[in-house]
Amino acid sequence: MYAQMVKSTGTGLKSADEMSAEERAFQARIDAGEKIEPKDWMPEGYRKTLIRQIGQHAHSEIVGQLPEGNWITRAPTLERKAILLAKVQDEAGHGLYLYCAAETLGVSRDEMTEMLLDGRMKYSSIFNYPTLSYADVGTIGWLVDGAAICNQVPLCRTSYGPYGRAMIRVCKEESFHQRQGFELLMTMMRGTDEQRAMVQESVDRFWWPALMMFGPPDDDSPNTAQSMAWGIKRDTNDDLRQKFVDMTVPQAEVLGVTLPDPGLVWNEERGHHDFTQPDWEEFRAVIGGEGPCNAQRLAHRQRAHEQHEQEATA
Ligand code: FAQ
Repeated sequence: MYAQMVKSTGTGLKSADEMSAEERAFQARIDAGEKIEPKDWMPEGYRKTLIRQIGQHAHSEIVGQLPEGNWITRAPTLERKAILLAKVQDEAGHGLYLYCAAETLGVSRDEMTEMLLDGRMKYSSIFNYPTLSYADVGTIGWLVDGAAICNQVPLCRTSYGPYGRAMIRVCKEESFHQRQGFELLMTMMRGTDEQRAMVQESVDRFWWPALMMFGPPDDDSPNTAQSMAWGIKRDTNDDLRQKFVDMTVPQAEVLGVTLPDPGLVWNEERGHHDFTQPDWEEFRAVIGGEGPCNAQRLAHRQRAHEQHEQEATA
């Protein structure tokens, strides 16, 4: 990896010869598997990439409370309500760990919130889709937390120490979230025909957005090569998407639901499932602000921010 080298200016991949002595020493530490800590020297591009990724991740956890939070008052039993409350609170906690990790890079939580609200920072595309039935609570746990785990377990080994350490706890909690979603869907699948139909309809809606969570295909991902070279990302978007599909197919069989992709087949030669790509035009529209719930999510976030400001100055 050291020989191909690495962008540290945000403008392109650098060869080892083009690097400064500091950049070469930094890359050698990454290649040796050392963790980078807040007070260590780091290229400006590394710092900016981490602020972008950790900040986006933190915003996703915070905005990610909204789709499921929508169902807390309508949970069907006291037990389901307690489970859902605990899960949504966990997501708030994940956001806070992540904001703290980003703050070690010299950006404040207030600045990141400003950037979210004025559109300079993103949050995960998945949270711009509505939750239309209680089955969506189960499907989000199963598919969305399932995708989040696939993406985040490798991030426990990310090169930036504070981010990796935050991820360890987050992943433990996400595993509980995924299991509670699967268990909820399993309970509904053992219920009435109407409940089974609700689960299938929910899976049909969330399958494609869940595949989009891993980001654009590698050929179309401007950040992957650099982030892999810096050890920020440990796997590419396409590799993680494949892992998710392979993991999810047998779980769908156990549940008795059909994943809505006629192109989904086991490929003996590759040792993986072939599957149809999601609609990347839709993905670009959603991250560009035109998803079904973008305006609603940001308005909610804005209201919460203003309320907090008022309370802080009262
Ligand atoms: N949504 O070059 P790449 C969760 C943007 S947490 C929106 O491939 P990168 C827990 C990307 O930022 C879910 N934007 O980018 C939960 C970049 O934009 P920019 C969040 C996306 O960073 C469960 C541009 O597209 N998880 O679910 C998305 O190398 C249930 C080009 O893309 C994380 O954030 C997207 N899906 O790879 C909570 C994990 N994909 O800024 C509640 C950490 C890409 O250059 C309920 N993040 N973009 O204009 C990562 O692993 C990476 O940042 C990726 C994207 C893989 C998401």
